[in-house]
Amino acid sequence: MKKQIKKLLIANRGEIAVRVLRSAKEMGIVTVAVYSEVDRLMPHVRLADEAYCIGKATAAETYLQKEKIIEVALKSNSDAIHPGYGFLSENAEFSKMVEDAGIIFVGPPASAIKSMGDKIAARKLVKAAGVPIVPGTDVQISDISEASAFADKFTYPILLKAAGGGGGKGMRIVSNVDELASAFRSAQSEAQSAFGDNRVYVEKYLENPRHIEFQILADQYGNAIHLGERECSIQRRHQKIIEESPSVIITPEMRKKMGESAVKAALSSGYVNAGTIEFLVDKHRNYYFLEMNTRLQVEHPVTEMITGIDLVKEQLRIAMGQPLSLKQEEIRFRGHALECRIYAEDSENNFLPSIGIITKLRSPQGFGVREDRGVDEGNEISVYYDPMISKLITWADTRDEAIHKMTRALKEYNLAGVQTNIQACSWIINHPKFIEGNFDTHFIKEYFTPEMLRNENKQIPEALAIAAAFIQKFEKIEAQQIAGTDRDGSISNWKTKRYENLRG
Ligand code: MV4
Repeated sequence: MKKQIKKLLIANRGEIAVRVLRSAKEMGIVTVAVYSEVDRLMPHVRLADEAYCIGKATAAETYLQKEKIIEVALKSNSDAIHPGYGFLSENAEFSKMVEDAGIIFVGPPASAIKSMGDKIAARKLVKAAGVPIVPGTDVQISDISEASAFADKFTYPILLKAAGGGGGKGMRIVSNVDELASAFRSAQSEAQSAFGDNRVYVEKYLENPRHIEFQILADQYGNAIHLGERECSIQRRHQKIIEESPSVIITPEMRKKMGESAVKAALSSGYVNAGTIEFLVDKHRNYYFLEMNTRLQVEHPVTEMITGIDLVKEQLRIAMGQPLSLKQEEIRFRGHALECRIYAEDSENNFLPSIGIITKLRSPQGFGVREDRGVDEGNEISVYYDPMISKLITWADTRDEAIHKMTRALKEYNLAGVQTNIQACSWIINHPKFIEGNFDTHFIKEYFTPEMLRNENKQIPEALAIAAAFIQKFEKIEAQQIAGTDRDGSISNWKTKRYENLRG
């Protein structure tokens, strides 16, 4: 079905809302923002052609308001809604409601969101398509005896997983039979409260995997291609920090094989639009389907940098019913891209979010440096939303150059008002294990301690503080020498000549 998108509503905020509206504008599409009262001064509101306030502050009363957002789309005459990531992006009901209202949902059909959202259903579809999956039970378990029978066959440790959703919620590692009963109960109750679905199934636990995902694009006519992998192993509590493409462990042969698996996995659900197939890769470089993310992902820019393909534009073209314009053989990978997610957080203090107003913000620039950011100087990092400030992406011919460029770019940030993980990022990408490419999903837990940053930081602020104290002292003396004073002896700004005059 071919239908032009002339006007697009972006049902999101922050950097991804800005990212999406930029590509839409370049395609001649009029853009509509929605926003919460606390977000009224944010870039996505200012940069959109039109903007509508949809509520006060919390996600529940704003960016998760399905009816309100659809109402704004209809009122503003928007032809389509782009959900970004998070919020309503993987909500099958929302996708259906949008389509039922006669509006294009820039994303997959509700049926694909639904079947990939159910991890048991996804495993079944993907396995039937001939894609390797982690050994596990094909159905939910109703009793711990089923889990223990599985463990007898595949050995401990095993992993209890929620069928209703990913992201590590409702997940329990079980090392022996004694732990099973309580792990099963807590997995069930956590799954119930996180997803409203207490179904739990079992997988063999892979101990030191790397997390490697493939970007795919599928059109409405059953054509699909992959755009290579992203290495996403550097994460902390399921929050990714550093992503890159290509991965140091993926050979061209593996890329071809895994890419073909990713395409098969996507098509098994009748997938359309941009999506991501996550794999775990073990130390023998066996790969296993983990889950599918049925949205545009945070880390999509690293794929854009090495393929030269604007993923948002592709999403919009697919949504308009255009067939894929590129064949698999036409996809070329060039150079190396690295992304750091810059968070407002206190890396030295258990990574606690650091809220407040950004009082100063100057971003890195230069050849091969890209910054995707949705907050400006003067904006507030609040308790209401994710504390990500920006994504810094570097692109260069080689991985080493991309690391050097990133190190330089991170140093160029001049940001005040909140604490950030900028130094932590620099520490990670310059760690010998990272440089070697020898890491897995446990990297942060294994190597990162707050003391490392503290020790690195110490010398610099102390020297700076001493220098600053001297400057202040001398400026005061100088000022007193040249100043007129008030009757009480204090320096008067009225009677003091301007510095530049005195020095010039
Ligand atoms: C696993 C696993 C090991 N073995 N499954 C974490 C989030 C959820 N989507 C799936 N996850 C995992 N599933 C088996 N059978 C290890 C993880 C995992 C992980 C995966 C990807 C990236 C980071 C991770 C951190 C901890 C655990």
